[in-house]
Amino acid sequence: MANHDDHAVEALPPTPGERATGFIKRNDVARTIGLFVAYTAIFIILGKYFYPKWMPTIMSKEMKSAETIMIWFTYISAPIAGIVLSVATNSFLNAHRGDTPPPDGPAIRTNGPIVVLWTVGSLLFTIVAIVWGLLEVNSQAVAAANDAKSAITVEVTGSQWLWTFNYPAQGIETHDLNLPVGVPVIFDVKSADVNHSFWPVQLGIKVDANAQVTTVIHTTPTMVGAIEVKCAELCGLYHAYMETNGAVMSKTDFNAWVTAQGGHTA
Ligand SMILES: [Cu+2]
Repeated sequence: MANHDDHAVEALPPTPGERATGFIKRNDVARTIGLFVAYTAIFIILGKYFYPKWMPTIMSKEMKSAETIMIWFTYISAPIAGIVLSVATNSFLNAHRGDTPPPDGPAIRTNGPIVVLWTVGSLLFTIVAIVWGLLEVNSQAVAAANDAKSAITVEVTGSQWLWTFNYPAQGIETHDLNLPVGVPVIFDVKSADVNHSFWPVQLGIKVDANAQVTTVIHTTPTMVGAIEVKCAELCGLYHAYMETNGAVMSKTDFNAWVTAQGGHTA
């Protein structure tokens, strides 16, 4: 009360417009915005140039689609990660033991425009993800139907803790997944015991291997090279070791391999 002169200027509360402008101009807020822009740019650069390099070799159209989705989802999440990290970094830089915290900015939880922005934003991201996923699943189903006549069939059986591949048309059964390049392949996947998940990594497809039902998945290998087959469903003690090798090979090499296994080529 005594030294009211000190606070005479603050006697009138600021208007909402003045509060918002003052908030943006605050040093810590400006620094947070700068960090936000920098973090977002870093994640976008990582998504465009580095993540694709760290992914497995792309050996089918499906794997290419998986990469595209991965890159775009990185772009979409970059600004969100940017906001979180910029606020966190600013808090770390500003925090000194015993400091009185600076006066709070405008409340976010009750700020209509901001609530609308994040609700509509999240909704749009979710719709994009759902529609994109459904279109991708549909295009793979259409490709499977179109390729049905020219495809080779491989019956995949998961068991604790081994993959077995049966090629009915060739009359062979193996534990290595070898495939001819450029030929569509349809996998009929099932399990002999518990649930497994069939995942030929470089082909970009993955499907459950269940005991009661055969699940079907389709791809066309587009490149010659080694592939890894893993189990992607926790299936017991040696789940982590339930993996095998395979290869996409030229048609000539594939036929030679089939003959060597005692099978017959078309
Ligand atoms: Cu497993």
